[in-house]
Amino acid sequence: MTVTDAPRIVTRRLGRPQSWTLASYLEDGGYDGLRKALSMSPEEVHDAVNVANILGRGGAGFEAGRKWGMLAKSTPVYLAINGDESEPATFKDHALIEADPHQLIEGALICAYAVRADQVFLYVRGEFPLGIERLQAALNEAYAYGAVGRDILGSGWSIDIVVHPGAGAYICGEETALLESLEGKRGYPRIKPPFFPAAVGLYGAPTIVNNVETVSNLPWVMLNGGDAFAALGEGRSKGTKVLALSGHVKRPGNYELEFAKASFRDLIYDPALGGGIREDRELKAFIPGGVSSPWLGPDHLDVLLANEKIAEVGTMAGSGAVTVMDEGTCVVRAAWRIVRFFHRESCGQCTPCREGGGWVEKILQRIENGQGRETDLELLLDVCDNISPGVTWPPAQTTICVLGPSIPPAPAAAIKMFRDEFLIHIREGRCPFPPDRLPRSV
Ligand code: L3W
Ligand code: SF4
Repeated sequence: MTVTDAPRIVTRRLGRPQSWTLASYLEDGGYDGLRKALSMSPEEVHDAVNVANILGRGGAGFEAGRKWGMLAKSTPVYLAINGDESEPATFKDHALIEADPHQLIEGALICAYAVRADQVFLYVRGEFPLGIERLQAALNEAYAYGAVGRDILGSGWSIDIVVHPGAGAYICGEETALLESLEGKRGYPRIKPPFFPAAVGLYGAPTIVNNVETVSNLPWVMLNGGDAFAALGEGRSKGTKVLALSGHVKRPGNYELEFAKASFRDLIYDPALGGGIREDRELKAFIPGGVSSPWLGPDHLDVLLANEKIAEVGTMAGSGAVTVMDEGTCVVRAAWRIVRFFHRESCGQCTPCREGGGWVEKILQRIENGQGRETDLELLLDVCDNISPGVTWPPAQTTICVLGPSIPPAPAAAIKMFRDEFLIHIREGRCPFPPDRLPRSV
């Protein structure tokens, strides 16, 4: 059995003609998972999800069933599905929304039933116009079919779903900023703890916020059972994960793999997956779990793709975005571009993020421009340490949300792994990887 033989759960319909339509979805057994759920009690559905042990697929890996169990016992209860995927190199929810919106709607309905929600919001990144169009069309079809709205599939259970497009701010993917945004306010993250959305969420009511990929697993879990899901993967990491592979590979794309059965080497080099580094160059480094995660190098290629295995080497699986950098990559430029993104997207509430991010960006930019100073590396690491003490992951938090602590990992890793290249920029005022020698985009 090869690493690509494992069952595909959430991406199995991607690539089928008109996969986003109700007709196509029903041909593949669509809404049968919901029917099954409605034949059970909400508690039984919740139990199945606990058995499946679905770790949240948005980045933090918190168990979905455990989160549902933390809902405060008051009404109304809201469910918000986080489809605001905006982190550079993260594009798996984008594909799921565009290609299989009915699977997302069915998953959201199963979740809503289990947690006894009163209203569902599908919050989708505003820059996904095709995804929003298809999701709204799918929702209209689902209403007409009787899977959403009054007396769903004749069960007597009723709920409404609303699609809410975002307005272009990355920070609105942070769950509490998302709730502020849904309330019509500026997307400022709220302080948590003590009040997580499960206790005090949308309009102050108990709210579950789950990622698109997380709930897209639920129809399969209902039809096949929590045990079947938990039989895939290892340890805490059960089921499959969609890895968004980008950068200098021959075959970038979304690949759904069973947890803990494939390594980064498989993902990057298997001919059916990444296919190796473009033009058969050498691997320089890779970002394992979204651009906020500490980088890894060729020595870590055999680390298995599972949350705890990746955490063991000091970084994180995050949302599953793996970015590959080949030997021609300028790491100063790569770190600068990552930091520039986070700094521009900072909401500005916390000084370490708002100011520190700007300082780190400016120092990296001047090093990249050949105007760096001998003292810049220590200064850079010192500022990073002030944003996120110890630059560890998970971070010792000095800020309201994790956007601030997402700034230091890239520059800190780049300096630790490639100090000599920073020194060439500083001492010789030049980049060792100018664009006319080897492409250096990330
Ligand atoms: C109730 C408690 N609920 C925790 C809930 C909490 C949330 C979930 C995880 O970070 C990560 C970050 C990025 N009672 C609870 C509780 N919860 N304790 O569990 O919470 P938390 O705070 O650990 O994480 P988070 O703020 O959700 C998200 C990483 O994702 N990331 C970001 C990806 C970006 C996108 C995007 O573009 N949209 O996905 C990258 O991997 O670094 O570590 O629901 O309420 N006692
Ligand atoms: Fe805003 Fe940054 Fe503070 Fe998060 S860490 S609340 S993005 S200023």
